Amino acid sequence: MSELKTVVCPYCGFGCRLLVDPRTMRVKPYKGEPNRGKLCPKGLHATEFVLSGDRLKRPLRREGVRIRPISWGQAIDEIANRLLEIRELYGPDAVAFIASSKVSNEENYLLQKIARLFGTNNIDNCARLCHEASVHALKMVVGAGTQTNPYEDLERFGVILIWGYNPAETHPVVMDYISRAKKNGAKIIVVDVRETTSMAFADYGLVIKPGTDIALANAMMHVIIREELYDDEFIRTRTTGFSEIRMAVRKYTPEYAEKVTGIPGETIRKVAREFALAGSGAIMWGMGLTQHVSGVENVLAVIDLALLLGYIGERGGLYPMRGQNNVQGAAYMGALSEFLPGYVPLTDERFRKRVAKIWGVEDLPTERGLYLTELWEAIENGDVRALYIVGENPAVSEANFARVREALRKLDLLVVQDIFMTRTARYAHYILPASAFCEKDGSYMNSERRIQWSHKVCEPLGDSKPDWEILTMLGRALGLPGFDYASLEEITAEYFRLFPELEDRSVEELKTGEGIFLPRKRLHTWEFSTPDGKARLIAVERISPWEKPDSEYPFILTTVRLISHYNTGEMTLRSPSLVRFMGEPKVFMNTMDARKLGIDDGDWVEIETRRGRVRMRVKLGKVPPGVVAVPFHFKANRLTSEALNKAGTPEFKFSACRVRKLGNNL
Ligand SMILES: Nc1nc2c(c(=O)[nH]1)N[C@H]1C(S)=C(S)[C@@H](COP(=O)(O)OP(=O)(O)OC[C@H]3O[C@@H](n4cnc5c(=O)[nH]c(N)nc54)[C@H](O)[C@@H]3O)O[C@H]1N2
Ligand SMILES: Nc1nc2c(c(=O)[nH]1)N[C@H]1C(S)=C(S)[C@@H](COP(=O)(O)OP(=O)(O)OC[C@H]3O[C@@H](n4cnc5c(=O)[nH]c(N)nc54)[C@H](O)[C@@H]3O)O[C@H]1N2
Ligand code: SF4
Ligand SMILES: [Mo]
Repeated sequence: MSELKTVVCPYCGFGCRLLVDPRTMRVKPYKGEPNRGKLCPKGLHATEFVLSGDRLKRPLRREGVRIRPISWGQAIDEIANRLLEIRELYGPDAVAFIASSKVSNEENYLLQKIARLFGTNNIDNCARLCHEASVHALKMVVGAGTQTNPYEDLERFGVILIWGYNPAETHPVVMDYISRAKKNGAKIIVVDVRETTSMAFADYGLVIKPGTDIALANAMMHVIIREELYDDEFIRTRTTGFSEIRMAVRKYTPEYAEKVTGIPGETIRKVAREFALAGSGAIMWGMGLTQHVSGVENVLAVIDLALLLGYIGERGGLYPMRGQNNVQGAAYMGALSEFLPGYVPLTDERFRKRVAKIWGVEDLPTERGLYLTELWEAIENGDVRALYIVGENPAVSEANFARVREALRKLDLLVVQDIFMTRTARYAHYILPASAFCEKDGSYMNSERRIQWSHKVCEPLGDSKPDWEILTMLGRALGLPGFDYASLEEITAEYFRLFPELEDRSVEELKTGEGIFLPRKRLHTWEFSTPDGKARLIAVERISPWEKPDSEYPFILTTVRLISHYNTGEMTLRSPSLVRFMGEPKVFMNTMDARKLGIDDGDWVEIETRRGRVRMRVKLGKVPPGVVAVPFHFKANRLTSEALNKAGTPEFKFSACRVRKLGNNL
């Protein structure tokens, strides 16, 4: 039997490790941390899309309506020359780069290095569509924009509050930790706009009206303050801002919150007490909080709630559960338009100059770059002329994608580096075939900030190349300094130099051990990462969603995830085992609402917003009146609102829509 290779799962940010047999490409779960012998169906079948006949095998160039193969040398030279021409004509900020939360730390590190040496901070990744509101809120309050504690801590806390997050479908393996916590006596509370699979595990399942979470969090704080259940000593010694919170939540009585949220006041009291009296606790949250115009404020409210009780360090944790397998790594490597590596602000001159020196230049650009979600307007205005995309599919994943597709069409140069001919790649002038995750080595960082090595299992398919090799060629062709790497490990060693915590750790250790936590396993145990070491509690008021239901568009549309589908479907829809298991996507609708419109279970309906229409079959039940929940993985973004929050994330979780019956046979 051949030796099994340890590989990081290419799907979600939980970061399971897989053991892959190079001969058969079969997957078994890794027994150690973090997945302890468990995998969900996606991980178990993760090598299937790699073997798909649809994989890109050669570099391609558009010639009019045709797409023809060209050599790597020609492709890279032509792309580099076009990028340099565009910079010459319009300046470096006319070029933008989208990094990928699917590729390794080394690869993200290289792409942001290219962007910044090229002269622009127009470098971003899908964190913008996802948890960037959590990053901003956490930075403001505790000084560091990441999950605070490891998964293992979940098992010893007294309460776990799961908010706008459905781990039973989106991070199935974390449910194993949550059920062990429950066996150890923890109370589980879930807050969602529908009856989710995760609620089945809960002691309290609260169904809240979409976009009203601040009212609930403030009302829970109201009860906790009024009944003096907060941790007085913690608040005095480790936080500032308590009096503002006390003032702000005064009017959020449970009865007032009941009117706003739809959750009975008595339930709010009971849950607030349960949460406060547990003595230790975690709040885990997801897209139900961040993908709103109030995203940053939603997250501020739940952080405040945890900190009133001192739920940090040994006594609790904040868990913004990260989405993609390397979204945390992409951010740490600096693939964000407002931060250098390590989330260091662009204005931190000492750090910026240190990075510049390592890269062999004097200084780096200091102006914030465009957010991923701001690119489309910049392209419409002619401010951005060229876009280089690595492993991202905005033609499907961005809000109001009809507008995004128009913008893609308008570009002077679009390069897409992917493993498949994606919906986005169809607009590209050049399409570069990347090797898939198990065809290359590299390091990845999961939601608990554990860096793990993923080992190469098999050779790259056809003429495809690992992303880091493509980017090294591009850096050289652009004439940028410091792209003469002889091996992948030299890139790993270079990013290690940026973080003092990694200075005396070795790449070898990363390859053989259970991973390395950056900066360390548990944050804020004794002091916060803020300048004065204290958490800055920030009071927030309710903010209404951007679009409101009215007589024309009476329903609230939200978008959700399903266990066997993944994001824009490029990978899961090419995995035969998952396709067999997944079934047809359906829109969830309330039974009473459906009756009024004469709609039966399984009927075809048309869902329409001010931006577009999609057709789907209906699944009745599980959602409250007035709410319609569409799986995001297909055409949902024909419908969604592109209103952005302060961190640049669209309000994917709230649009006004109407529903029309089409009959049951289409
Ligand atoms: N199977 C699968 N797993 C995945 C992914 C996938 O596509 N498929 N994607 C990965 C990625 S990139 C991410 S970011 C994570 C996301 O993981 P989650 O955050 O769990 O994903 P979502 O289903 O988008 O949203 C979570 C919940 O928010 C609820 N919600 C909507 N509006 C509101 C609201 O106003 N208030 C509250 N309280 N709840 C609301 C929805 O009903 C939904 O159950 O999953 C990762 N894992
Ligand atoms: N309506 C609605 N829209 C949403 C959301 C929502 O909840 N509702 N969620 C948002 C969120 S949280 C996210 S994270 C985004 C996700 O949006 P995207 O990141 O655009 O979606 P993915 O399908 O994950 O795209 C990843 C791409 O990487 C490619 N890829 C995989 N492996 C490799 C590799 O090794 N190298 C290269 N070069 N490419 C590779 C895949 O083929 C795929 O095209 O969607 C956002 N959009
Ligand atoms: S839980 Fe996430 S990381 Fe683990 S196997 Fe499933 S998709 Fe992969
Ligand atoms: Mo995400």
